[in-house]
Amino acid sequence: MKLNRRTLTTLALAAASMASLLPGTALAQKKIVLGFAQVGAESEWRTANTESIKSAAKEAGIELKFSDGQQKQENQIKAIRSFIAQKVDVIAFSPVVESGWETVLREAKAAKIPVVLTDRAVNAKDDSLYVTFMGSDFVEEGRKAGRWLVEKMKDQKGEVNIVELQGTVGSAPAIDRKKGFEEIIKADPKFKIIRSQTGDFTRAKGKEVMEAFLKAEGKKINVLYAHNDDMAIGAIQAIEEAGMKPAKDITIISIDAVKGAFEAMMAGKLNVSVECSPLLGPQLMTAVKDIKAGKPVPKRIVTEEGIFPMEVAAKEFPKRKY
Ligand code: GZL
Repeated sequence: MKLNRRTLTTLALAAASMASLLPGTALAQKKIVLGFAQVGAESEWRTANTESIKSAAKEAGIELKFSDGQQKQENQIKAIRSFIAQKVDVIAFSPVVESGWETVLREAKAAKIPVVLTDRAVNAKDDSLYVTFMGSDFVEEGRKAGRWLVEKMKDQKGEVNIVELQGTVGSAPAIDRKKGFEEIIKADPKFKIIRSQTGDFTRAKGKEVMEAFLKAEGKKINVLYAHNDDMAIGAIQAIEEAGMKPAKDITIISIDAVKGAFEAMMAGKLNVSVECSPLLGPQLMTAVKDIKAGKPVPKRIVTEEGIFPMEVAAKEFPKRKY
């Protein structure tokens, strides 16, 4: 019996759709495999970010290969190379620092594996090395912190001496949060950053560096600007151990708005936290599926965020998702 082309096409389509109903068969829809190289587990923010990615992958039916870089670039590069060797469908990562990624990103491009940047950016000149960067505008987060301080201190006549706990040296959030904050406070010479040092986004280091600031400057310190809540929480311990009252003797501004920050604000120990949402998992999985489906994905996806002063903490806390 001679089958004409139309009949053959109909039969082929029927076979394909039947196969997709039979999970486990060779013809069944192959699961998308995503390789994700995470920065580490340095903060509450990072823990919430990892949770969001893992739960969103599960929800999306995407097979996730996850690696924890322990805040070391060489570990992230090793993980990306392993994802290339395993021929994953898509690679995503949050670059611990901005520079040093071109070589491994060119290897991913040569292997025809699309790359998605989440949370932090890279400063690669060739932006064809990644499909999209999704995450917060850290410069704007720094500006929000600066604007809040300018407003709070508008009637302050004398000098306002600020100490700054920077994030990880060379990371996009540390560079940009400093930039945005200074852009705003430079308008009034009464604001002076008298000490600035990295606390590497961790509570332990934040406490250690704040102890050194207090030893060197003591009661001269009017304000602490911390690039994340974990360092602010560590610094609060140091301030109390030095016999001073956090959020009263020293005004404290931080960023992330994680649960620990709300608890500190409700205890009257932190003045304000600028939101930086870690809940990037669902956006990432949508982008991964769109990339695999050949759909266009915007080069930059910005997360919309707010700011939470201590006065609203108790009301907002029950609504928080991280
Ligand atoms: C910001 C993120 C930063 C958080 C820190 O998007 O990269 O890293 O602010 C985290 O808490 O460690």
